[in-house]
Amino acid sequence: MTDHNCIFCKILAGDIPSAVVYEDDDFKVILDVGPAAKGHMLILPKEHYADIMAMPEELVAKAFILAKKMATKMESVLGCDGINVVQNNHEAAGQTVFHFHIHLIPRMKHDKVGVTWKPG
Ligand code: DGP
Repeated sequence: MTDHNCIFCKILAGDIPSAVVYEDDDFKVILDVGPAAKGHMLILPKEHYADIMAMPEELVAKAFILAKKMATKMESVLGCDGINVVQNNHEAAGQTVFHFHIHLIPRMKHDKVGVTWKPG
C-alpha cells in the first residue's frame, strides 16, 4: 500500500529522485539527503508502514537481515571503523518521516558526527 502524502512513498514510486544503492522485491536502499556522514543510507520497505509497530514481523525481520548485509558491505567498501544502525519511532524518538526506515551511518574513529536522533 502507498500513502500519497508520504515522501518516501513518492521516492519509491520514482516521483522524487533518489540515489539508489540496492533494491529487491521488498526494499529499496537509498542515500540520505542530509547525511550525518558520507555514505549514510536508509533502508525503506516498498510498502508503507508508519513505524516498526505497524509493520508485519516477517518484514521487520527481513529489514534487519538486510541491515546486517548492507552493514557488512558498507564496512568492506567504505572501510569505515564502525556503523550506527538506527531506527526511530514516533516524534518523541526523533522520527521525522513517518514511513519505517533503518539508518545505516558509517563512522570513523574520532569523527565528529553528532547524534541527530533522540534516544527515546
Ligand atoms: P528520521 O528522522 O529517522 O525520520 O529520518 C528521516 C531521514 O530521511 C532524515 O535523515 C532525512 C531523510 N530524508 C528526508 N527527506 C528525504 C528525501 O527527500 N530524500 C532522501 N534521500 N532522504 C530524505
